[in-house]
Amino acid sequence: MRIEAIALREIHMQLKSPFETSFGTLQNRRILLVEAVADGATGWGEVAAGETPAYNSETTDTAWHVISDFIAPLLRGKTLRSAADFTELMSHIRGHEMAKSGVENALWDAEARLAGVPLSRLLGGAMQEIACGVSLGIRENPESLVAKVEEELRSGYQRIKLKIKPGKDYDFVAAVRRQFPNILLSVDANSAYRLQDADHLRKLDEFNLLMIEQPLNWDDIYAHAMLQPLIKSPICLDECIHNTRHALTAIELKACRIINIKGGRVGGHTEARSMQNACKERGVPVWCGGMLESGIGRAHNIAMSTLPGFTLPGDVSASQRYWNEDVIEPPVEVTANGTIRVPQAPGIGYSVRRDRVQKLTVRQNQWRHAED
Ligand code: OSB
Ligand code: MG
Repeated sequence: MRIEAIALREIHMQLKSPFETSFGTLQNRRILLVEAVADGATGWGEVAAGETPAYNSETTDTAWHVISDFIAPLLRGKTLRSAADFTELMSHIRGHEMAKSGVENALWDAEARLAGVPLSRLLGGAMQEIACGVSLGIRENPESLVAKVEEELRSGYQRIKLKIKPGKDYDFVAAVRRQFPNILLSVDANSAYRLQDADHLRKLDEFNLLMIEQPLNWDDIYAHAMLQPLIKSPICLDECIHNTRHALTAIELKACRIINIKGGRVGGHTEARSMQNACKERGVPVWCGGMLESGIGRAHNIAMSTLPGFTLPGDVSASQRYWNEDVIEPPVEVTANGTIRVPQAPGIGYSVRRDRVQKLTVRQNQWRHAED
């Protein structure tokens, strides 16, 4: 496919309510959308980077810079056999996985539309329906958290994940577990603890957690390998894992028993697919994480979640949990059983509301092939 044009837009969207994690509170999202035109077909991708370098080192602005000054100029006019060739073409750019992923995934959408198949199928996914969980931000007190969990369970979600940080952990998890003894329950610390906190983290073992996600430093696989034998709860790594090599290192060191795969964090669908395969071969379950995406990123997460290694419910939930109005049509909806039916239309399978995107756009940039 010949890349005829790339458009980059920054849109501003406000979350329905603030989302608090151990690294800060998010509400006003600055999201980059990538539109790629190849052989006349249009594909869309989303950059998952946050507004600040608090989750990982990328931000909306670093991604704008890397896409504008390095990725888009190189891609313009190029002919690729498949979106899968993008990784090799960009291998001289170190890191910046989220910037790369936004562009690569737009190419995957375009390729699927050109082939007339759903993106899930092009990637090799077979599931028609994916299992969904929710990620709940840190709350003021355990009572309001329990009320929120109850509401999400009523909507059908199959797994509840609680964000925790020192001082907002044990009592909150205890209250939820007391009220709901049998649900699939996990916690996510976003790197808020240190290895010296092992005795404290071990107290969470009594709650039969499905996993404890990324308790220690964002770049420290070794410390997690030290922690895992000291606690019963399986460790799931998120921030630490940027590529398949990292996943293999973590598995080899027994630093975790589960891996959260986010397309953005690992650089796009090609690497995500290779990682889930490597994990599957080694018996390590994976699930699809989320980054408070608009419908476009959400649609990519759904397609990725259909791959066979994704055996646990992901953080892929309904548009209306986050947005009053999404940028896709129809919005992502969840069934009463806590699943999402995988769209069967070509590409990401949802249509992008251009009028809405235009209204939300605060800056844009375009690269066209000179001969067009
Ligand atoms: O660690 O999984 C995380 C949101 C922003 C940054 C990091 C994380 C999260 C979430 C939200 O947990 C998942 C979602 O999009 O629902
Ligand atoms: Mg996480």
